[in-house]
Parts: sequence; C-alpha cells; structure tokens
Amino acid sequence: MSTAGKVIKCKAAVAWEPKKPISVVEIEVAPPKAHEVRIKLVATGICRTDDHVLTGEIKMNFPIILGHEGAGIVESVGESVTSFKPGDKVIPLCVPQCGKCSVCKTPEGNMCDKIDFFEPRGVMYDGTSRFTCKGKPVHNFVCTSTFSEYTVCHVDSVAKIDAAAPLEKVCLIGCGFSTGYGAAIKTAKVRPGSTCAVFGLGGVGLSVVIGCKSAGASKIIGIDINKDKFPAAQELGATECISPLDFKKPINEVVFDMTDGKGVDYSFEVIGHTDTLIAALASCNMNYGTSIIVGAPPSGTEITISPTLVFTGRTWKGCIFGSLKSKDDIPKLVSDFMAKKFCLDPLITHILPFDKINEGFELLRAGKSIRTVLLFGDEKHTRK
Ligand code: PAD
Ligand code: ZN
Ligand code: ZN
Repeated sequence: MSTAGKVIKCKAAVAWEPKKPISVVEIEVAPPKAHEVRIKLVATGICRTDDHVLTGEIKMNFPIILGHEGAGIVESVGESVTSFKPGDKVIPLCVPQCGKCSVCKTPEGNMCDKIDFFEPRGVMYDGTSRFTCKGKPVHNFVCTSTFSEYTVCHVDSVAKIDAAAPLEKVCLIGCGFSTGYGAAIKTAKVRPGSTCAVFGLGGVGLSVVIGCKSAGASKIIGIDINKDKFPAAQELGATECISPLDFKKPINEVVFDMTDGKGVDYSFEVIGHTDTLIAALASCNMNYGTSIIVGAPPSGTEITISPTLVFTGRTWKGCIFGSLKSKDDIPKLVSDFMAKKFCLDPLITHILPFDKINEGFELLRAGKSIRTVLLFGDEKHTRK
C-alpha cells in the first residue's frame, strides 16, 4: 500500500537535551511539501559532529534528530519536484547546493546560503518541521536528520546517485569521506611528490590520508594519540605514524625533524581542538606551507597565535565539507567509488542495527571505532 501523501509512523533516534543518551522512539514524519522529498533511510554513519552536538560543543536546537551521513531511497516527492522520483537512490546533503545564491554561483565556494549550521533553525525552509513525537515538533539537523527510518529533505539537500551503489557503504560519502578527501584534493590541492601531516586519524582524518595518497603525496605523516588508528592509516597511505604522547618536544618540532627541518607542504587538523590547530599550522613550511582546518572547533572558542606564524608566508584556511559542491560532487564521488578509485571498507569498523545507536556513540567516544554504520531494516547485522 502506498504511503505517499500520508503521515508515516516510524522509529527515530531523538536527542531530547545535550549530554543525555538519545532514545529510539516512534515519531511521525509528515509528507513532503513542495520542493521536498521523503526518503527511506537504508544506512547512516555516525560522525563526530553528531557527538559534538550531544556533548553541547556545537549548539543546536533541541529536541533534535541528528545524523547527517546517510543514504536511502526516495519514498515520495512533494509538489513541483521533477528531479527525483520514488525509488531513486539518494544521499541527503548536510551542506545544500541551491544553485542560486552567490556562493553556489562562485566556482570555488560551497557554503550555500541555505546551510543550517552556524545559526541553526532546525526546520524546513517554511519554518516548520516534518517531524513530531507525541504531537510535539522535533527539530531536524543540517537539513538531513538521518537517524530516522524516514526523513524529509528539500531538493537542495539531496543528491541522486548511481542506482547500483551499495548504500551501506556510500553513506560515508554523505559526510566523513567527502570532507576529508575533499580537504586534500580540493581545498589544499595537494601536489604530487609533496609532504603532508594529518592530525587526527578518525574517519575524516583517514579520508584526508586517502586524498593525499591519491593526489600523489610522497610523505604522509599520520598523527594521533590513539595508536590503534595507525594500522588503518598505514593501509590507506600514511608513510609513518606518530603519537604526540611519545615525545617530550612539541609535535610541530617533531614534524620538522621528520622533514629535514623544512616542515610539511600541507598539514590538516582533523580533530577540532584549538591546541592542535596551532600545532598543525606550525608544522607546515613557514613560507610556502598550507594548513587546513577540517576539525570542527567547539562553538565560541578563541585562539591566540603569534602573527609571525602566518606573516612568513604560511597559508591558513578551513573548509566545510572538503570545499566540495555537494549536489555536483557527491554523485561523481559515488561513481568514482563504483569505478574502484577508492575503497571505503577500511573506514567501516562496525556495523550495527539502528536500535543500537547509543552503542555506536560509545564505540566512537572510547576510540574503538572509525566509522560505525547503522543499518535500518532487515539486512544482516554483523560486527566486523
Ligand atoms: P574522530 O573522533 O573519529 O577522530 C578524531 C581523532 O583525533 C581520533 O582518532 C582521536 O584519537 C584523535 N585525537 C584526539 N585528540 C588528539 C590530539 N590531541 N592529538 C592527536 N590526535 C588526537 O572524529 P571524525 O574523524 O569523525 O571527525 C574529526 C573532526 O572533523 C571532528 O571535529 C568533526 O566534528 C569534524 C568534521 N568536520 C567536518 C567539516 O565539514 N569541516 C565534517 C565532518 C567532521
Ligand atoms: Zn559529519
Ligand atoms: Zn546556494
């Protein structure tokens, strides 16, 4: 029986307030309005950014349905939707691409005016939510909310992908993989033969490593305080891995020692700490080095640096979603994945049924997982 045009009751993980576990409860998902699509999620990854909201480091409106690294199938479409139809495989876009704002029209820009991250409203464009729980509205998260069996997105926040794509893997292209890979390929534009240092070897940092390797970097130094991350980093292309805890001197000095006193050409901070942001900046060459901020710094934090660090010529820049144009680039990355240009398996350490979402967050916090993929539906749930 078709569900189009009807309210769907389904399971979702609702975060009621910061610093509390999320609860999987029944919610109601309203039909999509004009220019919106309703999506049945098949899989979603858990990204550290979701956890930053739960810990209160990133401020959002509660109650909220988090999740922004998902993949699913269009269930129904609202009025005036011509580019999607039921059955299409899609990835919700945490960074929209409306195609009309000045940023979308700028070749290098990707932070579309419709992004709902820095002054979050947590509702659709018309100011209302499509989610209710026991009759009360629940906010959405960065226009995606993939921790729900069904979600509703504006067409600006959805990309149609290859019908043959395995959704339980390409969901990572919805955030972590693309953010890291794009940071190396598009933001930094890593050159063949160059040297790189990657601070933080979680799902996003390892994706930076994949990007640096595919760009032809000759030296990729992986840096993490958790040595359990080193084998995956080496498998993906890190030429050496170090822990700051093994050295008495500052880690940027260690990086200089490892690069004949020059510093790396490109450094990436993929943790989201203010001290490592400065260490990463100081690790790149003082004149022609570039340091990229990828990790999300906690809301409201400030840092003080010596201006000399940048005055001598270093470039310091950040990126949202690896500077990628989401709607254009995500389908291309899925095609590249299908053409075996990169592999996502090493990033997926755990696969759990959606109901075990809190276990997935515990694995992330304990440093035991890289990415946990949560599966909706009846797929075989195995822990890798
Ligand atoms: P993660 O928690 O899986 O990885 C972070 C890694 O950093 C872990 O392996 C930690 O052990 C390591 N780490 C922690 N402290 C230190 C330290 N002092 N020195 C060295 N290593 C350390 O997170 P993730 O890979 O999912 O995300 C990484 C960051 O990127 C996080 O801040 C997230 O919010 C941010 C992010 N940004 C964007 C964007 O668009 N800019 C998108 C997605 C994620
Ligand atoms: Zn993310
Ligand atoms: Zn736009």
